[in-house]
Amino acid sequence: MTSKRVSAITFMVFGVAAIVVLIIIFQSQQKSSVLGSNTASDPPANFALIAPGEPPESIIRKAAVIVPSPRQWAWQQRDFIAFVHFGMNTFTGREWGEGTEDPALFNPTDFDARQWARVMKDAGMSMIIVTAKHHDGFCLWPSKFTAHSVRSSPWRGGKGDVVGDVAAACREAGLKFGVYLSPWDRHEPSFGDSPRYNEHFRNQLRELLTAYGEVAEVWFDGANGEGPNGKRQEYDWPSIYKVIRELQPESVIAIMGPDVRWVGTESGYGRETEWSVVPANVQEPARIGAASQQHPYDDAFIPIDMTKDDLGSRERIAEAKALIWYPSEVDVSIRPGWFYHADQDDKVKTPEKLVDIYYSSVGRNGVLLLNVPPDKRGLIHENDVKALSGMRKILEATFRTDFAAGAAVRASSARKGHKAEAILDQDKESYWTSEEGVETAEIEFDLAAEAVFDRVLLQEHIRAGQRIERFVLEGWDGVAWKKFAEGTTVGYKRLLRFPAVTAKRVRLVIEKSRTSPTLAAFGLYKAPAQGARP
Ligand code: FUL
Repeated sequence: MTSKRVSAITFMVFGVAAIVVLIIIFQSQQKSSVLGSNTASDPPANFALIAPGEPPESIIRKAAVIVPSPRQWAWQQRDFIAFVHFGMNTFTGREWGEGTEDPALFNPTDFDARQWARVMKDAGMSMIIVTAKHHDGFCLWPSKFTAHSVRSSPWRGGKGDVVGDVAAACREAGLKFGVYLSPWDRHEPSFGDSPRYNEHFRNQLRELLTAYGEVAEVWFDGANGEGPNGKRQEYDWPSIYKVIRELQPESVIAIMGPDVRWVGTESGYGRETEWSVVPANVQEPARIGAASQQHPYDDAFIPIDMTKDDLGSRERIAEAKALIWYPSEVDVSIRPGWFYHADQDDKVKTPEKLVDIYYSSVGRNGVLLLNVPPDKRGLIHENDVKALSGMRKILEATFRTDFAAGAAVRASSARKGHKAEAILDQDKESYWTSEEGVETAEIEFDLAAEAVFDRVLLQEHIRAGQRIERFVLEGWDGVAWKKFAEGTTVGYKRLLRFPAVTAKRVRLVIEKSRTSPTLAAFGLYKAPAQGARP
Protein backbone atom coordinates (compact mmCIF):
# COMPACT_ATOMS: atom_id res chain seq x y z
CA MET A 1 0.00 0.00 0.00
CA THR A 2 1.35 3.40 -0.87
CA SER A 3 1.38 6.10 1.78
CA LYS A 4 -0.92 8.13 -0.51
CA ARG A 5 -3.59 5.34 -0.37
CA VAL A 6 -3.19 5.02 3.42
CA SER A 7 -3.80 8.71 3.92
CA ALA A 8 -6.79 8.62 1.53
CA ILE A 9 -8.35 5.73 3.55
CA THR A 10 -7.60 7.50 6.85
CA PHE A 11 -9.19 10.64 5.48
CA MET A 12 -12.33 8.71 4.43
CA VAL A 13 -12.61 6.91 7.79
CA PHE A 14 -12.32 10.22 9.66
CA GLY A 15 -14.76 11.84 7.27
CA VAL A 16 -17.41 9.13 7.79
CA ALA A 17 -16.86 9.22 11.58
CA ALA A 18 -17.27 13.00 11.60
CA ILE A 19 -20.53 12.73 9.63
CA VAL A 20 -21.85 10.06 12.05
CA VAL A 21 -20.96 12.26 15.04
CA LEU A 22 -22.68 15.25 13.40
CA ILE A 23 -25.84 13.19 12.72
CA ILE A 24 -25.94 12.01 16.37
CA ILE A 25 -25.52 15.59 17.64
CA PHE A 26 -28.19 16.86 15.23
CA GLN A 27 -30.66 14.13 16.26
CA SER A 28 -30.16 14.73 19.98
CA GLN A 29 -30.65 18.46 19.42
CA GLN A 30 -33.83 17.82 17.45
CA LYS A 31 -35.14 15.67 20.28
CA SER A 32 -34.29 18.09 23.01
CA SER A 33 -35.63 21.01 21.03
CA VAL A 34 -38.98 19.24 20.74
CA LEU A 35 -39.13 18.08 24.31
CA GLY A 36 -36.70 20.41 26.02
CA SER A 37 -36.76 17.68 28.60
CA ASN A 38 -34.74 15.56 30.94
CA THR A 39 -36.25 12.42 29.54
CA ALA A 40 -35.52 13.00 25.90
CA SER A 41 -35.72 9.29 25.16
CA ASP A 42 -39.49 9.16 25.75
CA PRO A 43 -41.76 10.27 22.93
CA PRO A 44 -44.15 13.08 23.95
CA ALA A 45 -47.38 11.67 25.41
CA ASN A 46 -50.36 13.01 27.33
CA PHE A 47 -49.93 10.47 30.11
CA ALA A 48 -47.18 8.75 32.10
CA LEU A 49 -47.22 5.71 34.33
CA ILE A 50 -45.53 5.95 37.73
CA ALA A 51 -43.69 2.90 39.03
CA PRO A 52 -44.37 1.84 42.63
CA GLY A 53 -41.82 3.59 44.84
CA GLU A 54 -40.62 5.89 42.06
CA PRO A 55 -38.61 8.78 43.58
CA PRO A 56 -40.31 12.21 43.68
CA GLU A 57 -37.68 13.86 41.42
CA SER A 58 -38.36 11.32 38.72
CA ILE A 59 -42.14 11.89 39.01
CA ILE A 60 -41.66 15.66 38.69
CA ARG A 61 -39.53 15.22 35.58
CA LYS A 62 -42.21 12.98 34.06
CA ALA A 63 -44.94 15.51 34.90
CA ALA A 64 -42.92 18.29 33.26
CA VAL A 65 -42.87 16.64 29.83
CA ILE A 66 -46.46 15.41 29.61
CA VAL A 67 -48.08 17.29 26.72
CA PRO A 68 -51.62 17.83 25.39
CA SER A 69 -52.87 15.41 22.73
CA PRO A 70 -53.46 17.12 19.35
CA ARG A 71 -57.20 17.40 20.07
CA GLN A 72 -56.51 18.86 23.53
CA TRP A 73 -54.11 21.38 21.98
CA ALA A 74 -56.73 22.45 19.42
CA TRP A 75 -59.33 22.77 22.20
CA GLN A 76 -57.04 24.80 24.47
CA GLN A 77 -56.60 27.46 21.82
CA ARG A 78 -60.38 28.03 21.70
CA ASP A 79 -60.06 30.19 24.85
CA PHE A 80 -63.65 31.42 25.16
CA ILE A 81 -66.64 29.29 24.17
CA ALA A 82 -70.42 29.45 24.51
CA PHE A 83 -72.75 27.12 26.32
CA VAL A 84 -76.41 27.26 25.34
CA HIS A 85 -79.00 25.80 27.70
CA PHE A 86 -82.24 25.67 25.77
CA GLY A 87 -85.07 23.15 25.88
CA MET A 88 -88.13 22.13 27.84
CA ASN A 89 -87.00 24.06 30.94
CA THR A 90 -87.03 27.30 28.92
CA PHE A 91 -90.80 26.89 28.66
CA THR A 92 -91.62 25.46 32.09
CA GLY A 93 -89.40 27.90 34.00
CA ARG A 94 -87.53 25.06 35.71
CA GLU A 95 -83.84 24.19 35.99
CA TRP A 96 -84.30 20.40 36.10
CA GLY A 97 -87.33 18.93 34.35
CA GLU A 98 -88.83 15.65 35.46
CA GLY A 99 -89.16 14.00 32.10
CA THR A 100 -92.97 14.02 32.17
CA GLU A 101 -93.38 17.42 30.46
CA ASP A 102 -95.70 17.59 27.48
CA PRO A 103 -93.70 18.14 24.22
CA ALA A 104 -96.48 20.56 23.22
CA LEU A 105 -94.92 23.05 25.65
CA PHE A 106 -91.84 23.44 23.46
CA ASN A 107 -92.80 26.18 21.03
CA PRO A 108 -90.34 29.06 20.48
CA THR A 109 -92.05 31.86 18.58
CA ASP A 110 -89.06 33.38 16.84
CA PHE A 111 -86.26 30.80 16.94
CA ASP A 112 -83.13 31.95 15.10
CA ALA A 113 -79.87 30.05 15.54
CA ARG A 114 -78.12 32.59 13.31
CA GLN A 115 -78.80 35.26 15.91
CA TRP A 116 -77.13 33.03 18.54
CA ALA A 117 -74.09 32.52 16.31
CA ARG A 118 -73.84 36.23 15.54
CA VAL A 119 -74.05 37.23 19.20
CA MET A 120 -71.47 34.65 20.30
CA LYS A 121 -69.10 35.52 17.48
CA ASP A 122 -69.38 39.24 18.20
CA ALA A 123 -68.59 38.46 21.84
CA GLY A 124 -65.29 36.86 20.77
CA MET A 125 -66.34 33.25 21.31
CA SER A 126 -65.07 30.43 19.11
CA MET A 127 -67.65 27.65 19.58
CA ILE A 128 -71.23 26.92 20.68
CA ILE A 129 -72.11 23.85 22.75
CA VAL A 130 -75.87 23.27 22.73
CA THR A 131 -77.91 21.13 25.16
CA ALA A 132 -79.15 18.57 22.66
CA LYS A 133 -80.76 16.73 25.60
CA HIS A 134 -80.91 17.85 29.23
CA HIS A 135 -81.82 15.68 32.23
CA ASP A 136 -85.56 15.76 31.31
CA GLY A 137 -84.77 13.70 28.21
CA PHE A 138 -86.46 16.06 25.72
CA CYS A 139 -84.39 15.99 22.52
CA LEU A 140 -83.80 19.14 20.48
CA TRP A 141 -83.26 17.01 17.39
CA PRO A 142 -85.75 14.54 15.87
CA SER A 143 -84.14 11.41 17.34
CA LYS A 144 -85.33 8.12 15.88
CA PHE A 145 -84.94 6.50 19.29
CA THR A 146 -87.59 8.41 21.25
CA ALA A 147 -90.83 10.26 20.64
CA HIS A 148 -89.88 12.76 23.36
CA SER A 149 -88.40 15.34 21.01
CA VAL A 150 -89.02 18.38 18.82
CA ARG A 151 -90.75 16.00 16.42
CA SER A 152 -93.68 15.77 18.87
CA SER A 153 -93.85 19.51 19.45
CA PRO A 154 -95.95 22.07 17.56
CA TRP A 155 -92.80 24.03 16.71
CA ARG A 156 -92.44 24.16 12.90
CA GLY A 157 -95.19 21.52 12.70
CA GLY A 158 -92.89 18.91 14.24
CA LYS A 159 -90.38 19.36 11.41
CA GLY A 160 -87.90 21.56 13.28
CA ASP A 161 -84.39 20.59 14.37
CA VAL A 162 -82.66 22.92 16.84
CA VAL A 163 -79.39 20.97 16.75
CA GLY A 164 -79.31 21.05 12.94
CA ASP A 165 -79.98 24.77 12.81
CA VAL A 166 -77.31 25.54 15.42
CA ALA A 167 -74.73 23.36 13.63
CA ALA A 168 -75.46 25.10 10.33
CA ALA A 169 -75.38 28.58 11.88
CA CYS A 170 -72.02 27.80 13.51
CA ARG A 171 -70.55 26.58 10.25
CA GLU A 172 -71.80 29.67 8.45
CA ALA A 173 -70.33 31.97 11.11
CA GLY A 174 -67.00 30.11 11.26
CA LEU A 175 -67.63 28.84 14.79
CA LYS A 176 -66.93 25.34 16.09
CA PHE A 177 -69.92 23.30 17.21
CA GLY A 178 -70.32 21.00 20.21
CA VAL A 179 -73.07 18.98 21.89
CA TYR A 180 -74.16 18.50 25.48
CA LEU A 181 -75.90 15.15 25.82
CA SER A 182 -77.07 14.50 29.37
CA PRO A 183 -76.16 10.99 30.47
CA TRP A 184 -78.97 11.26 33.02
CA ASP A 185 -82.35 10.86 31.33
CA ARG A 186 -85.45 11.15 33.49
CA HIS A 187 -87.81 10.31 30.65
CA GLU A 188 -86.30 7.30 28.91
CA PRO A 189 -87.86 4.04 30.23
CA SER A 190 -84.65 2.03 29.64
CA PHE A 191 -82.64 4.32 31.93
CA GLY A 192 -81.27 2.26 34.82
CA ASP A 193 -81.63 -0.94 32.84
CA SER A 194 -77.96 -0.52 32.19
CA PRO A 195 -77.10 -2.43 28.99
CA ARG A 196 -80.30 -1.25 27.28
CA TYR A 197 -79.78 2.41 28.16
CA ASN A 198 -76.10 2.26 27.19
CA GLU A 199 -77.24 1.10 23.76
CA HIS A 200 -79.87 3.84 23.61
CA PHE A 201 -77.29 6.46 24.63
CA ARG A 202 -74.79 5.27 22.01
CA ASN A 203 -77.55 5.34 19.39
CA GLN A 204 -78.42 8.92 20.21
CA LEU A 205 -74.77 9.86 20.20
CA ARG A 206 -74.34 8.25 16.76
CA GLU A 207 -77.21 10.39 15.45
CA LEU A 208 -75.61 13.54 16.78
CA LEU A 209 -72.14 12.66 15.51
CA THR A 210 -73.15 11.66 12.00
CA ALA A 211 -75.88 14.07 10.93
CA TYR A 212 -74.44 17.50 11.73
CA GLY A 213 -70.93 17.74 10.33
CA GLU A 214 -67.95 18.35 12.59
CA VAL A 215 -68.57 18.12 16.35
CA ALA A 216 -65.61 19.59 18.23
CA GLU A 217 -66.66 18.85 21.82
CA VAL A 218 -68.96 16.31 23.47
CA TRP A 219 -70.02 17.39 26.96
CA PHE A 220 -71.12 14.72 29.44
CA ASP A 221 -72.57 16.18 32.60
CA GLY A 222 -71.65 14.64 35.92
CA ALA A 223 -75.09 15.38 37.46
CA ASN A 224 -76.93 12.14 37.77
CA GLY A 225 -79.77 10.52 39.64
CA GLU A 226 -82.46 7.93 39.28
CA GLY A 227 -84.49 7.23 36.19
CA PRO A 228 -88.30 7.02 35.92
CA ASN A 229 -88.16 3.47 37.33
CA GLY A 230 -86.12 4.48 40.40
CA LYS A 231 -83.04 2.64 39.14
CA ARG A 232 -79.52 4.03 38.77
CA GLN A 233 -77.59 3.59 35.57
CA GLU A 234 -74.19 1.89 35.25
CA TYR A 235 -72.54 3.52 32.26
CA ASP A 236 -70.28 1.61 29.90
CA TRP A 237 -68.06 4.62 29.31
CA PRO A 238 -65.31 2.97 27.22
CA SER A 239 -67.91 1.81 24.67
CA ILE A 240 -69.38 5.33 24.60
CA TYR A 241 -65.97 6.96 24.06
CA LYS A 242 -65.31 4.49 21.26
CA VAL A 243 -68.31 5.79 19.31
CA ILE A 244 -66.93 9.34 19.57
CA ARG A 245 -63.38 8.35 18.62
CA GLU A 246 -64.67 6.51 15.58
CA LEU A 247 -67.11 9.11 14.34
CA GLN A 248 -65.47 12.38 15.42
CA PRO A 249 -61.80 11.63 16.13
CA GLU A 250 -60.90 15.30 16.60
CA SER A 251 -63.60 15.90 19.20
CA VAL A 252 -62.72 16.29 22.88
CA ILE A 253 -64.82 14.53 25.51
CA ALA A 254 -65.46 16.82 28.46
CA ILE A 255 -66.28 16.33 32.16
CA MET A 256 -67.34 12.65 32.34
CA GLY A 257 -64.63 12.00 29.78
CA PRO A 258 -60.88 11.81 29.50
CA ASP A 259 -59.93 14.96 27.55
CA VAL A 260 -61.26 18.02 29.39
CA ARG A 261 -61.75 18.46 33.13
CA TRP A 262 -64.47 20.39 34.98
CA VAL A 263 -62.74 23.15 36.96
CA GLY A 264 -64.71 22.17 40.04
CA THR A 265 -67.06 25.13 40.58
CA GLU A 266 -69.76 26.89 38.59
CA SER A 267 -68.64 30.34 39.72
CA GLY A 268 -66.45 31.20 36.73
CA TYR A 269 -63.32 31.38 38.88
CA GLY A 270 -60.47 28.96 38.26
CA ARG A 271 -57.58 28.28 40.61
CA GLU A 272 -54.67 30.71 41.08
CA THR A 273 -52.49 27.63 40.72
CA GLU A 274 -53.93 25.55 37.88
CA TRP A 275 -51.97 22.52 36.68
CA SER A 276 -53.03 20.78 33.49
CA VAL A 277 -51.12 17.67 34.57
CA VAL A 278 -52.93 15.85 37.36
CA PRO A 279 -52.88 12.38 38.90
CA ALA A 280 -55.05 9.93 37.02
CA ASN A 281 -57.47 8.10 39.24
CA VAL A 282 -56.86 4.62 37.87
CA GLN A 283 -57.32 1.30 39.55
CA GLU A 284 -55.37 -0.56 36.91
CA PRO A 285 -52.63 1.67 35.54
CA ALA A 286 -51.65 -1.07 33.11
CA ARG A 287 -54.86 -0.37 31.17
CA ILE A 288 -53.47 3.03 30.23
CA GLY A 289 -51.91 2.78 26.85
CA ALA A 290 -52.75 -0.88 26.51
CA ALA A 291 -55.89 -0.36 24.45
CA SER A 292 -54.76 2.18 21.95
CA GLN A 293 -51.84 4.41 21.14
CA GLN A 294 -54.15 7.19 20.12
CA HIS A 295 -56.52 7.16 23.08
CA PRO A 296 -54.37 5.60 25.78
CA TYR A 297 -56.54 6.71 28.66
CA ASP A 298 -60.04 5.86 27.39
CA ASP A 299 -60.27 2.40 28.97
CA ALA A 300 -58.79 3.41 32.29
CA PHE A 301 -60.62 6.69 32.89
CA ILE A 302 -62.30 7.11 36.26
CA PRO A 303 -63.58 10.59 37.18
CA ILE A 304 -61.61 12.30 39.95
CA ASP A 305 -62.79 14.75 42.61
CA MET A 306 -62.20 18.03 40.82
CA THR A 307 -63.41 20.33 43.56
CA LYS A 308 -60.19 20.18 45.61
CA ASP A 309 -58.02 23.28 45.82
CA ASP A 310 -54.85 21.46 44.94
CA LEU A 311 -54.93 18.99 42.08
CA GLY A 312 -51.44 19.03 40.67
CA SER A 313 -48.82 20.25 43.16
CA ARG A 314 -45.59 18.32 43.77
CA GLU A 315 -47.17 16.80 46.88
CA ARG A 316 -50.27 15.65 44.99
CA ILE A 317 -48.44 14.10 42.07
CA ALA A 318 -45.96 12.37 44.38
CA GLU A 319 -48.88 10.07 45.35
CA ALA A 320 -49.95 9.34 41.77
CA LYS A 321 -50.04 5.96 40.05
CA ALA A 322 -50.27 7.69 36.70
CA LEU A 323 -50.29 11.25 35.42
CA ILE A 324 -52.38 12.73 32.64
CA TRP A 325 -52.80 15.98 30.75
CA TYR A 326 -56.31 16.93 31.85
CA PRO A 327 -56.90 20.67 31.38
CA SER A 328 -59.51 22.80 33.07
CA GLU A 329 -62.74 24.14 31.57
CA VAL A 330 -64.57 26.83 33.54
CA ASP A 331 -68.35 26.75 33.05
CA VAL A 332 -70.56 29.53 34.37
CA SER A 333 -73.86 31.10 33.38
CA ILE A 334 -74.34 34.75 32.42
CA ARG A 335 -77.51 34.60 34.59
CA PRO A 336 -78.22 32.96 37.96
CA GLY A 337 -79.86 29.99 36.20
CA TRP A 338 -78.56 27.75 33.40
CA PHE A 339 -81.92 28.12 31.62
CA TYR A 340 -83.74 31.34 30.74
CA HIS A 341 -86.20 32.73 33.28
CA ALA A 342 -87.88 36.09 32.59
CA ASP A 343 -87.55 37.11 36.24
CA GLN A 344 -83.77 37.00 35.85
CA ASP A 345 -83.69 39.56 33.03
CA ASP A 346 -82.33 42.14 35.44
CA LYS A 347 -79.81 39.71 36.95
CA VAL A 348 -77.59 39.34 33.89
CA LYS A 349 -73.93 39.66 34.86
CA THR A 350 -72.43 43.06 34.11
CA PRO A 351 -69.64 43.53 31.53
CA GLU A 352 -67.22 44.22 34.41
CA LYS A 353 -68.19 40.98 36.15
CA LEU A 354 -67.79 39.03 32.89
CA VAL A 355 -64.36 40.58 32.35
CA ASP A 356 -63.40 39.60 35.91
CA ILE A 357 -64.49 36.03 35.12
CA TYR A 358 -62.46 36.11 31.89
CA TYR A 359 -59.27 37.01 33.78
CA SER A 360 -60.05 34.33 36.36
CA SER A 361 -60.63 31.54 33.83
CA VAL A 362 -58.86 32.16 30.50
CA GLY A 363 -56.26 34.08 32.51
CA ARG A 364 -55.74 31.10 34.81
CA ASN A 365 -54.87 28.40 32.34
CA GLY A 366 -58.47 27.45 31.55
CA VAL A 367 -61.01 27.66 28.76
CA LEU A 368 -64.08 29.76 29.62
CA LEU A 369 -67.42 28.10 28.81
CA LEU A 370 -69.96 30.89 29.28
CA ASN A 371 -73.64 29.91 29.23
CA VAL A 372 -76.02 32.30 27.46
CA PRO A 373 -79.56 30.85 27.55
CA PRO A 374 -82.03 31.90 24.83
CA ASP A 375 -85.53 32.98 25.87
CA LYS A 376 -88.98 31.64 24.95
CA ARG A 377 -88.77 33.36 21.59
CA GLY A 378 -85.69 31.27 20.85
CA LEU A 379 -83.50 34.38 20.83
CA ILE A 380 -80.73 35.62 23.08
CA HIS A 381 -82.29 38.34 25.18
CA GLU A 382 -81.31 42.00 24.59
CA ASN A 383 -79.87 42.33 28.11
CA ASP A 384 -77.48 39.42 27.55
CA VAL A 385 -76.45 40.80 24.15
CA LYS A 386 -75.68 44.14 25.79
CA ALA A 387 -73.61 42.57 28.56
CA LEU A 388 -71.60 40.50 26.08
CA SER A 389 -70.87 43.42 23.81
CA GLY A 390 -69.82 45.50 26.83
CA MET A 391 -67.44 42.74 27.86
CA ARG A 392 -65.99 42.50 24.36
CA LYS A 393 -65.42 46.26 24.23
CA ILE A 394 -63.42 46.25 27.46
CA LEU A 395 -61.29 43.29 26.38
CA GLU A 396 -60.68 44.71 22.92
CA ALA A 397 -59.66 48.09 24.28
CA THR A 398 -57.34 46.39 26.78
CA PHE A 399 -55.56 44.04 24.40
CA ARG A 400 -55.37 46.38 21.38
CA THR A 401 -51.89 47.70 22.19
CA ASP A 402 -49.10 45.48 23.43
CA PHE A 403 -46.39 47.65 24.99
CA ALA A 404 -43.93 44.76 24.92
CA ALA A 405 -44.09 44.53 21.09
CA GLY A 406 -40.79 45.61 19.59
CA ALA A 407 -38.92 45.41 22.91
CA ALA A 408 -35.31 44.26 23.03
CA VAL A 409 -35.32 40.99 24.97
CA ARG A 410 -32.54 39.12 26.76
CA ALA A 411 -32.55 35.92 28.82
CA SER A 412 -30.06 34.76 31.45
CA SER A 413 -29.97 31.38 29.75
CA ALA A 414 -31.20 30.30 26.31
CA ARG A 415 -31.06 27.05 24.43
CA LYS A 416 -29.76 26.98 20.88
CA GLY A 417 -32.63 27.64 18.47
CA HIS A 418 -34.78 29.01 21.31
CA LYS A 419 -33.46 32.52 21.89
CA ALA A 420 -35.40 35.05 23.96
CA GLU A 421 -36.50 36.89 20.77
CA ALA A 422 -38.85 33.95 20.07
CA ILE A 423 -41.10 35.18 22.89
CA LEU A 424 -42.09 38.34 21.06
CA ASP A 425 -42.04 37.17 17.45
CA GLN A 426 -45.80 36.44 17.16
CA ASP A 427 -44.95 32.98 15.82
CA LYS A 428 -46.97 30.38 17.72
CA GLU A 429 -44.45 27.66 16.94
CA SER A 430 -41.36 29.39 18.28
CA TYR A 431 -40.53 29.69 21.95
CA TRP A 432 -37.73 30.46 24.38
CA THR A 433 -36.31 27.84 26.71
CA SER A 434 -33.31 27.75 29.04
CA GLU A 435 -30.32 25.48 28.66
CA GLU A 436 -30.62 21.85 29.76
CA GLY A 437 -30.62 21.59 33.55
CA VAL A 438 -31.30 25.31 34.14
CA GLU A 439 -34.62 25.67 35.98
CA THR A 440 -34.60 29.38 36.91
CA ALA A 441 -34.16 32.37 34.63
CA GLU A 442 -34.41 36.11 34.24
CA ILE A 443 -35.83 37.58 31.08
CA GLU A 444 -35.50 41.29 30.56
CA PHE A 445 -37.63 43.36 28.20
CA ASP A 446 -36.34 46.78 27.23
CA LEU A 447 -39.46 48.44 25.81
CA ALA A 448 -39.39 50.60 22.70
CA ALA A 449 -40.53 53.49 24.91
CA GLU A 450 -41.54 54.04 28.51
CA ALA A 451 -45.09 52.74 28.99
CA VAL A 452 -47.92 52.68 31.51
CA PHE A 453 -49.50 49.23 31.88
CA ASP A 454 -51.61 47.28 34.35
CA ARG A 455 -52.09 43.87 32.70
CA VAL A 456 -49.61 41.17 31.72
CA LEU A 457 -49.97 38.09 29.55
CA LEU A 458 -47.68 35.06 29.82
CA GLN A 459 -47.85 31.86 27.78
CA GLU A 460 -45.79 28.72 28.18
CA HIS A 461 -45.08 26.50 25.19
CA ILE A 462 -47.33 23.77 26.59
CA ARG A 463 -46.58 21.41 23.76
CA ALA A 464 -43.33 20.83 25.61
CA GLY A 465 -45.22 20.49 28.93
CA GLN A 466 -46.33 22.76 31.78
CA ARG A 467 -43.33 23.66 33.91
CA ILE A 468 -43.29 27.07 35.60
CA GLU A 469 -44.09 26.91 39.32
CA ARG A 470 -43.33 30.42 40.54
CA PHE A 471 -42.49 33.76 38.93
CA VAL A 472 -42.13 37.44 39.76
CA LEU A 473 -42.50 40.51 37.55
CA GLU A 474 -40.44 43.63 38.19
CA GLY A 475 -40.10 47.10 36.69
CA TRP A 476 -36.95 49.26 36.74
CA ASP A 477 -37.78 52.55 38.46
CA GLY A 478 -34.44 54.21 37.56
CA VAL A 479 -32.74 53.04 40.74
CA ALA A 480 -33.82 49.48 41.44
CA TRP A 481 -36.06 46.63 40.31
CA LYS A 482 -39.50 46.89 41.94
CA LYS A 483 -41.85 43.91 42.10
CA PHE A 484 -45.31 44.65 40.65
CA ALA A 485 -46.82 41.17 40.27
CA GLU A 486 -46.16 37.53 40.99
CA GLY A 487 -47.72 34.17 40.38
CA THR A 488 -47.35 30.42 40.47
CA THR A 489 -48.48 28.48 37.40
CA VAL A 490 -48.60 29.92 33.87
CA GLY A 491 -49.66 27.11 31.51
CA TYR A 492 -51.31 27.95 28.20
CA LYS A 493 -52.24 31.46 29.29
CA ARG A 494 -51.79 33.54 32.42
CA LEU A 495 -53.23 37.04 32.74
CA LEU A 496 -52.44 39.20 35.76
CA ARG A 497 -53.91 42.53 36.88
CA PHE A 498 -52.11 45.03 39.06
CA PRO A 499 -52.10 48.78 39.77
CA ALA A 500 -50.61 50.74 36.85
CA VAL A 501 -46.82 50.62 36.48
CA THR A 502 -44.73 53.12 34.53
CA ALA A 503 -41.49 51.62 33.24
CA LYS A 504 -39.25 51.16 30.24
CA ARG A 505 -37.49 48.05 31.52
CA VAL A 506 -39.45 45.02 32.75
CA ARG A 507 -38.06 41.76 34.10
CA LEU A 508 -39.64 38.33 34.45
CA VAL A 509 -37.91 36.23 37.09
CA ILE A 510 -38.76 32.54 36.89
CA GLU A 511 -37.97 31.33 40.38
CA LYS A 512 -39.02 27.70 40.17
CA SER A 513 -39.79 25.20 37.40
CA ARG A 514 -40.19 21.46 37.01
CA THR A 515 -37.53 21.37 34.31
CA SER A 516 -36.21 23.98 31.82
CA PRO A 517 -38.98 26.61 31.65
CA THR A 518 -40.37 27.77 28.31
CA LEU A 519 -42.11 30.94 27.22
CA ALA A 520 -44.01 31.36 23.95
CA ALA A 521 -45.55 34.79 24.49
CA PHE A 522 -45.38 37.84 26.74
CA GLY A 523 -47.44 41.04 26.56
CA LEU A 524 -48.04 44.23 28.54
CA TYR A 525 -51.38 46.04 28.32
CA LYS A 526 -53.42 48.85 29.79
CA ALA A 527 -57.11 48.42 30.63
CA PRO A 528 -59.43 51.32 29.79
CA ALA A 529 -60.35 53.49 32.76
CA GLN A 530 -63.94 52.17 32.98
CA GLY A 531 -62.76 48.53 32.74
CA ALA A 532 -62.69 45.86 35.43
CA ARG A 533 -60.35 46.82 38.23
CA PRO A 534 -58.01 44.46 39.99
C1 FUL B 1 -75.10 20.66 35.89
C2 FUL B 1 -76.56 20.45 35.47
O1 FUL B 1 -77.29 19.76 36.46
C3 FUL B 1 -77.10 21.81 35.20
O2 FUL B 1 -78.47 21.79 34.91
C4 FUL B 1 -76.31 22.41 34.05
O3 FUL B 1 -76.55 21.67 32.87
C5 FUL B 1 -74.82 22.42 34.39
C6 FUL B 1 -73.95 22.88 33.26
O4 FUL B 1 -74.40 21.16 34.79
O5 FUL B 1 -74.50 19.54 36.37
